Amino acid sequence: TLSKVGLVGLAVMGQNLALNVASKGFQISVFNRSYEKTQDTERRAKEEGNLPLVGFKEMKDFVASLEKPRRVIILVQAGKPVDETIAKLSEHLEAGDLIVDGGNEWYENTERRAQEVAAKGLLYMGMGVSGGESGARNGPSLMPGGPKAGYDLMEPIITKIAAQVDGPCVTHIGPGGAGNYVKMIHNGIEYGDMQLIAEAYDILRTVGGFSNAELKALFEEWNRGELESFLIEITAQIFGVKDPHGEGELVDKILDKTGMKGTGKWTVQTAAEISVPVPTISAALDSRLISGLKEHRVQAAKLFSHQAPADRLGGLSKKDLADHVRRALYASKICSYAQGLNIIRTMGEQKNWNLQLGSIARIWKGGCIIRAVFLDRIKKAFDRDALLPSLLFDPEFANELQTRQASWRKVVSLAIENGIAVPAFSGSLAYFDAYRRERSSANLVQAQRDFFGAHTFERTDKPGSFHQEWAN
Ligand code: NBP
Repeated sequence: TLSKVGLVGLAVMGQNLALNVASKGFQISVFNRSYEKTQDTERRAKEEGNLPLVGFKEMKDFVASLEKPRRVIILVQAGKPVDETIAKLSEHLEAGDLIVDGGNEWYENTERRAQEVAAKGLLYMGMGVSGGESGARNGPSLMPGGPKAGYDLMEPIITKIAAQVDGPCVTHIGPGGAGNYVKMIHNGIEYGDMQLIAEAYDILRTVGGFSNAELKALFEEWNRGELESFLIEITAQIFGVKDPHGEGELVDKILDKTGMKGTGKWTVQTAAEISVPVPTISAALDSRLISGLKEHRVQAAKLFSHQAPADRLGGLSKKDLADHVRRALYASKICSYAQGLNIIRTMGEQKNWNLQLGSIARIWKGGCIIRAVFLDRIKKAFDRDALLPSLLFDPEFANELQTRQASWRKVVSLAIENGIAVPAFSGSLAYFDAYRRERSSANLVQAQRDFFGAHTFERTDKPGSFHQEWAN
């Protein structure tokens, strides 16, 4: 019998997604450039209950094994490998067939490829897949973008393989590269969440003297409240893992130098290009960049000393500190999501993608790395007002920010007094403060620009464009 769908690229993501599809009863054909991974996948399909999965050594036979119109998911490394895979596939595909790239691809590449293959009558989609290895196997959050006709071809399959939280965590995001774009910003938001949690950890351990065991208990407690999320849950688990090679917990032995694959950088780049301020997400990216300068940091630590206050906690109990940090983390997170969603909204408007922010928040409720109870609240905010200009204006979120302000300021001040960098906490707070002040200091910057460059300025009291001969 012919397969319902095909998948090319059987590394971590492809292999697991293929097994997921097969486990939902859809027969799937698979292909990988090097044949061993195809054999591995076939072996796993057998072991995991004789799943309906067939491997192929030749691209031609792989394509011939698919029901028409053919549906092929690609999960190879983003960039050139995708172009090479499309070129090989298109030798055998026919008009009406569909290619779906599930990789973390730059959205403009997807739009270029869609145009290229349209000449052959092929449909093309870019589908963000979030949730890593286990999401791919057990139910990811899926962000498909491209022609509606392509989405309709995939819908019966992807609604079954996606995570299920109040319905399948998948929706047709929009046309063109919208799916890849939204996935990229999801990753940027994920950078923000991770950095905020890391800063909370730093304050608790450095200022509060929390042990790993205490942190584990605290994060478990947080995971039963408003912060409940996958990242808080795994962080609690991390604090409990013993070092397999020695005393204590593994987290203390890990080199403080982060890796990254580029989606955070892309988020900050695109935000700057479309003039959307994203201080929290930029702070997360900067922190990863600074973490990479380990040798410099070791040198600078010898050069500059800082005398922490004798009473690091400034009179607070550990319990009070933990409560303040929890509130500050939550408030910072609201600002971070407001920034990320504003990138999506602005780009969606520029590209006429007709994006539904509420639906996007909904499909992030399960499967993906940023999944959280919080996203349901965001969905509800957009249900109340689909055109909400910023999360900060939703009455519920506004109230939560208002009531957390005092804790937020306390935590950032304590961190500064103790010499601990908390760029994401303070970036979020500065964003909030800049946003809520009707009159900023930009009048002076405009005066300077006009002084040295005759860039002109507007006035607060009458319309028009003005220039002053400033020098006397
Ligand atoms: P990788 O990104 O590590 O890519 C490995 C796959 O690409 C292998 O199947 C490899 O074939 C194939 N490949 C390469 Br490399 N060059 C090729 C070429 N020129 N022609 C054909 N195939 C080629 O795999 P991954 O980690 O599974 O990720 C796949 C996609 O999903 C990426 O875009 C990634 O960013 C995205 N993603 C990954 C995760 C994650 O947690 N890993 C999460 C979400 C999204 P070979 O076996 O013959 O070398």
